[in-house]
Amino acid sequence: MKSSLSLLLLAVLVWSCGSGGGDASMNLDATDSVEATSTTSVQGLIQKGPMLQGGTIQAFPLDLALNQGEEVAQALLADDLGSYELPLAEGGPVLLQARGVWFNELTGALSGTPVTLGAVVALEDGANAVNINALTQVCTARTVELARGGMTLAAANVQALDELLAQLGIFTPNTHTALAPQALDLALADPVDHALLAGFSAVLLQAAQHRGGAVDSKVQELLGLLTQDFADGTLDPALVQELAEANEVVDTALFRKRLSTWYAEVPDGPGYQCADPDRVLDADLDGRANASDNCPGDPNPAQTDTDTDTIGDICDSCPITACSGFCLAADGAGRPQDLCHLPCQAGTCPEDQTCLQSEALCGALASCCVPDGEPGGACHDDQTCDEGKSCSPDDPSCPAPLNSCCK
Ligand SMILES: [Ca+2]
Ligand SMILES: [Ca+2]
Ligand SMILES: [Ca+2]
Repeated sequence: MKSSLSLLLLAVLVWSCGSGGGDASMNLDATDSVEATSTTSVQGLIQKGPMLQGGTIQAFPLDLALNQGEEVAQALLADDLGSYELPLAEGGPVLLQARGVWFNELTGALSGTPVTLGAVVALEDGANAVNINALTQVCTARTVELARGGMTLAAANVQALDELLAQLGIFTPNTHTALAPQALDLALADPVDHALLAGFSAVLLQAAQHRGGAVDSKVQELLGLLTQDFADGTLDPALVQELAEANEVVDTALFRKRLSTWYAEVPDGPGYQCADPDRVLDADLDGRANASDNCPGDPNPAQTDTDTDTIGDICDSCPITACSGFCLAADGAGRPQDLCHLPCQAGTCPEDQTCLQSEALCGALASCCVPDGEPGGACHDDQTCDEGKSCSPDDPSCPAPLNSCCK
């Protein structure tokens, strides 16, 4: 039984076939004799994250009008990295379709249900390398449309991905790639183009989680909607908005950690590097990729950083005071100037400072050194306090463990 996605793509292909045309560069001739000694094959990686051993890969030839024919080859995945190899009688345009259980890079769990992913490519006689992933899937219908307009399938794949990057609204503006989606690999760090697949995968998973319910079926649902919607080269603003909202909150560090762990633990996995989504994703859409944005959660295209502490003014609690610990901003009242609290070193602090555990004084630091006499710090007598303040010993409202501070 065909999957719903297969039927969807088939429907798109059939719907559009009346436009005729075809691509002269695609020489699939149904009358070609199949050479028994053909060494044509296609191999690659199936990644939504990595598809597991036991998944299937099928090849469906496309005719001159790029309509889908009957399956001509099928193989099983041999490992948990998504690797496949599929022998074929000859080259030509095909829909490659993978289906199987996959590793979710955001939850760290295996999917409960299989996902179906496709790629529309023109295979050469001989050996071919084709990766199949979320981006090849979303580009399938668009690639067919472009090829029907006269492009080669190879050029159509590159253009479809380039168009999609501009449409998605999750990457930095003017992000381009000269690579086709089937050249991308989640397991490679360089070139940066691979990060496009990692970024899209991460945001897609987050958006699927936001939809609620079983995340596996929501991933498939979103892939189907995006594929269908992108056939004409433009995406529904509601879908773009949905992805943008997922992009704002997706935990890319967790995505990388899960994926690295997977590659480190499965057989033959060690040695893989993982593409970094933050090299291309732009969570606040200010034109700076997360990895090179000094305030990734707030739009600050100018990247102004007055105190040059690498934290942009817009999200720096003390924008004019460089502080390598936790900075309490001046409040114009009890705290006339910025206060910088450095982490305690092995539980100790310089003389006249006290190591305290206080979220109010130390922020995200587990503990920090607070100078005696400073608001919130320990005091011994009124002389250690600023003018106008007096020492309040044994005061429960002062930070533990000293419960002594100037007020
Ligand atoms: Ca940014
Ligand atoms: Ca920013
Ligand atoms: Ca700063």
